[in-house]
Amino acid sequence: KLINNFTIRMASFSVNKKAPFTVFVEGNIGSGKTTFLNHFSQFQNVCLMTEPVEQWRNLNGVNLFDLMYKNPDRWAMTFQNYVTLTMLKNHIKITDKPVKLMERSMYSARYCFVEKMLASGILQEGMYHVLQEWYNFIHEHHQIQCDLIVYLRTSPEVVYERMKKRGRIEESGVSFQYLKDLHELHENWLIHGKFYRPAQVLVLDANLDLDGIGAEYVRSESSILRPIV
Ligand code: DCP
Repeated sequence: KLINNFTIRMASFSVNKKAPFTVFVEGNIGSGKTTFLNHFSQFQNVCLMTEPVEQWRNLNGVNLFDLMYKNPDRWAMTFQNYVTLTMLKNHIKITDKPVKLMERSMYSARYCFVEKMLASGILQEGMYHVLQEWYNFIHEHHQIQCDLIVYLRTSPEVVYERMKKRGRIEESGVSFQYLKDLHELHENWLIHGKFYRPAQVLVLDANLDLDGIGAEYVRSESSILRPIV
C-alpha cells in the first residue's frame, strides 16, 4: 500500500510539475542563433540548449554532417534521421529552470530542411514519408512544449556572406541558391503560416551587425523572460 501511495504521489507530482516556458530560436543558417543564445547565458534561470551539431559531427567517429553535404543522395536521409533523434532528446530534456531556450527544433528540420531536400530530389519520396511518420508518431506520443518562437529574420545575401566568413569546412559547398530556398521556407512557415506553428512568432531583425543587434536581443528579453521578470 505504501508503495502504491508513493507511486500515485510521484505520478501526480510529474503531472503537476510545470513545464518550463519554452522558446525555439529559429532562422536561416548564419542568422545568429548561437550568438542569440549566448546573450541569454547571463541569466541564471534560463536553460540553454544549443544545437547538437557536435553530435552530428561525431557519431562514434563518423561525421554525418560532413557526409550529408559531400554525398547528399546517400547520406541526407541518415542525417535527418539522426537530427530527429537528437532534437527529440533536447525537446524532452527536463530542467528545473523556469525558462528553456532551444536552438532550432524538430519543426524547422521538418518544414525547412526536409522540405528543401525533397524538392531538390535529395530525399526520395519513400525516405520523406518515413521521416513524416516519425514526426507524426512523436507528435502523438510526446508533449513537445513550445510557448514562443523567436524568428531571427535575415536576407539570404547577408547570411551567405556570414557563412563564407565563418568558414565551417562542411558548409564550403553550400550555394547562395540553397540559402535563398531555405529563407523562403522559413518565411513560408514563420511569416505566412504555410506550416503548423506551435506558438506565436516574435520576429527580430537579424540582418543587423553585432553592434546593432544587441538592441534587438534586448527587445526580446521581456517576452522570453516572462516567467522570471
Ligand atoms: N542542418 C541541416 N538540417 C537540419 C538542421 C541543420 O542540414 N535539420 C544543417 C544546416 C547547417 C548546419 O546544419 O549547415 C547548422 O545550421 P543551423 O542554421 O541550424 O545553425 P548555424 O550554426 O548555422 O546557426 P547560426 O549561425 O544562426 O548560429
